[in-house]
Amino acid sequence: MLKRSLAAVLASSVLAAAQAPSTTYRTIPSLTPQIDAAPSLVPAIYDPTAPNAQAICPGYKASNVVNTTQGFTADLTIAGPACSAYGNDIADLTLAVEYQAKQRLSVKIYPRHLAPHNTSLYILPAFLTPEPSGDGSTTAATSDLSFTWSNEPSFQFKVSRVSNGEEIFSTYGYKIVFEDQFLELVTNMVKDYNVYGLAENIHDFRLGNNFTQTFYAADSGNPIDGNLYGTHPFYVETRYKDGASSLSHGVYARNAHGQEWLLRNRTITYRTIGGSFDLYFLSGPKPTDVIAQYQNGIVGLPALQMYWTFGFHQCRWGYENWTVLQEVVDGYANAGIQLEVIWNDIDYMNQYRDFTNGELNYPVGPGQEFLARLHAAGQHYVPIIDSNIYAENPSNASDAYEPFQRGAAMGAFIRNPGTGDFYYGDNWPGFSVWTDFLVPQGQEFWTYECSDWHSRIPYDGIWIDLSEASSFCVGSCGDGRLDQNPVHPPFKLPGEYLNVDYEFPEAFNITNATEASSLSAASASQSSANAAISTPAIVTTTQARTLPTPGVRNLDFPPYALNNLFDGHALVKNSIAPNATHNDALNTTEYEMHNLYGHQISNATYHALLQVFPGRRPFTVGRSTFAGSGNFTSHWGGDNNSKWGSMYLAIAQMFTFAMAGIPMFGVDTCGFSHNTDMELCARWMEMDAFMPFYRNHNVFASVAQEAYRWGSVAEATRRVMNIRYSLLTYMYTLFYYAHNEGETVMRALQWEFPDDASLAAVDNQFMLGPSLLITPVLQPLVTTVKGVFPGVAEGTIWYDYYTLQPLDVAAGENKTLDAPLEHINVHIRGGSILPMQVPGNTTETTKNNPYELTIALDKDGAATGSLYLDDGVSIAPNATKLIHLSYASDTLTTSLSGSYHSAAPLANITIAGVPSLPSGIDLSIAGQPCEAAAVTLVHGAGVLYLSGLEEFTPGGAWEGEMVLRFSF
Ligand code: MIG
Repeated sequence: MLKRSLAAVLASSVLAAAQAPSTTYRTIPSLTPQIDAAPSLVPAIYDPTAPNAQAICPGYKASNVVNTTQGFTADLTIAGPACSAYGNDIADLTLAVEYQAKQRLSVKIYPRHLAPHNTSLYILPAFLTPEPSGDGSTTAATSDLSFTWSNEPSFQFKVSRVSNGEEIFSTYGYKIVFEDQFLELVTNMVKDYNVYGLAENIHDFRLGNNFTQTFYAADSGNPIDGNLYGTHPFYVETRYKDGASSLSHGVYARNAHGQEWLLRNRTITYRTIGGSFDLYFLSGPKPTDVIAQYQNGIVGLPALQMYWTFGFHQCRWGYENWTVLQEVVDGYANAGIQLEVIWNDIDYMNQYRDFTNGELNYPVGPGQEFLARLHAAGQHYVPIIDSNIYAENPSNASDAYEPFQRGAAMGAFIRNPGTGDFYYGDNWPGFSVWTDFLVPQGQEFWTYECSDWHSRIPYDGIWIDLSEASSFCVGSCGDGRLDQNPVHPPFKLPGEYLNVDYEFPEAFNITNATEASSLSAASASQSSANAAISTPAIVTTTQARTLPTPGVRNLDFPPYALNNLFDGHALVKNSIAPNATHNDALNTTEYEMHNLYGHQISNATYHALLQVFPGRRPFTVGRSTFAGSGNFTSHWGGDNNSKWGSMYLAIAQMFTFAMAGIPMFGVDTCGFSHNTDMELCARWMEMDAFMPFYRNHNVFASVAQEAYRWGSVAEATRRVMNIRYSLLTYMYTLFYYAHNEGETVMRALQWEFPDDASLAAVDNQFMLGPSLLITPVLQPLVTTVKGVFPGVAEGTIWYDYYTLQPLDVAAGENKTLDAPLEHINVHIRGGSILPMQVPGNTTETTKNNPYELTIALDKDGAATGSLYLDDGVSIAPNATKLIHLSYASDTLTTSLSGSYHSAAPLANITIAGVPSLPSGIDLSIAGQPCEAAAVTLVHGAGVLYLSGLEEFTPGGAWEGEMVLRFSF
């Protein structure tokens, strides 16, 4: 009732706005930008006066070694006077070394006298992210890894690989520093080391030795080398031996605090602002072994995704109403391009409040009709949910917001320790609160709201945004003034200013010379108009480094200043402040939980969706992630740019998430910020067709970028979309192996060919599974692209995906390939069998279409592949089927396990690498000979085409084991 009267107010102001277009449709007070002012700090890594802990701290001495079942413990005692580098030294520590598995060694150093999970020295509990223990049997005698230590000059340790004695991690020559707000250790590294991972970063795949990874979740776009959304303190190091082999190992530091990894010449320095050292060393020896050991043994395997999530997704910020959404759905249909999922950004909400619908532009009734049509067409809908909850205006009854009321009554929101009331920050809706997922009522609240809203708007999955958690002001800025709500954020919204200054991609002035020149004229004349509505600059003070106070932690301004990328670098900038306090018994603070907020809200959303869709795999896409988030969420790369460089860096970002156990990853195709253009969008649609999560999304007020907006983009997309849909079953099978064994889906060339040192840094090409090599065009104005084709010296054959002709490429050659605008180079690795299906207009129709096999023979005339089938939605499907395909000695055989029934027949088989037309063919299914004369056989240019097979498998391609033998 109250809501309706608000709607009436809104409606009348919209009418007024329609009559007088110069007024905005509702006036809400704008917060001054000053509300986001924080003192400016000098990050420690750039502060010449910052203490050098290695120089001033005393280190520790180990004593009292006690053997345990799988290792030992020892006391570490501070070896001199406290140094108070950036905190209060902890004099007594425990060292615990455990040979947890043959391939995994754990080394923990933690305070000896403090109960675990003590809030003043927070030790990350296992319920937040897995903490593996020993397998009960491995010991130093059977481990791949060995641990050695010394007390001279102070406690130092090294981890070595037993097989060849090489040191993979060594603090020798450096001290252990352990303070309440600062921990440091330094490992020696080999020269020019090859280190990968440490997601999330926007950086080359091979991280190099001049890079600092800061982990402090930030609502910060895609800054090159700056901290952004996710924290995955895990790296893989590869060491190449004599040019012909390599060994890889991994290091995971289980700690969620703000932290920094300083990759430097011959060392890596690891620093955190709290917690403990909780290190895991993995022995590999291949990069993919390390990745599997990390996922399978430590953080957990990635969630299985629903089959339909591999279809194509369209999103944008700025879809004004259901009608526009319908137009986009129709636009794809009219262009003959598959669209599986339409998304909504914050536009659908009533004044940016979660779990509401704008009553004018996104009313519930018409929304239900829209969704019924969408679902009937086999399509899906995924809306955004922001991490903030609007705090209603207490002095305006018509501003009532029920989700806030319900959560407040449950005490489900994070608190301001200063007032004891909730912590009121600011985000899109105005002053807001954040759900506290450390207490059960947080989950209860979230589940209720997700279910309640689903009863009105039957969405199919949820997109979680702003989970760093982002706040647009410093501190609990809403205290005492919630009656100003709703307030306008302290900056202009996109669309509130003239957007002619939005940039276009590189070379737009060449590809679109006329438009570019008229835009630059418009830009000049309108920049003064923009200036007139610009907001005042924030005035800030500077603040010297804080000094440790005995017995007290400085949460908001810790003595060690992280290189947080926001202006002034303070931790209180642009997110809920470190001192914001949870309702759990320990009164855990955001100082400890900050990097886990996104992890927790994604987990809570997963569990909410389990209630909404019992038994069904939840589909959530989250922005801020932590080690282990892949168990329950997927991730998109966040706010990238419509720039060629941003497209290129997406590949490395994708690799790091594959390592982190979040294979369901994709970026905003065609670019999020700024305007895209035809050429960039065409190339990007082509590339991302091979990324697991394939979504086009962009910012409000930039040019529209649905794939049908330009003829060439539409054509490029149609071609590549049909390839993607043909390969859905291949991609789904890769996910099955990711979910079950920690195999990767998207792959760096280095992972598939770990012994080839020339591939150590390749991040402009990638593989999809073991069989497909993608060589995207990553620059404007070209019609060729260069790529490398590994394994050729050992006899690997690469077939062009389209012609099935073997590529003529020499070992080590950087091969130039034709790459007309509407074409992406895809090569099949000899030795592969690709299970495929005739592409339909949705994933569901594709799933029911006939199967085809593409067999690419290796130099020995052999190939293998596999195929996994289930119902595509259930967490625990009641039937599955795994099919192994193999070809050798001119014979294709299938082997089957499981009982899932797919009714689609097998229609065609195409075999590349066959020298001539066979003279005879024998086919048997389930031991029964078939009358193979009905099969059509055509041979040309080394390719054998079989068609007309469907009549032999009318009840389904995989019901009986098949033997297909050719004679020549
Ligand atoms: O403050 O919801 O990364 O994808 O379009 C910006 C609006 C909030 C950030 C997300 C972006 C989304 C945008 N959001």
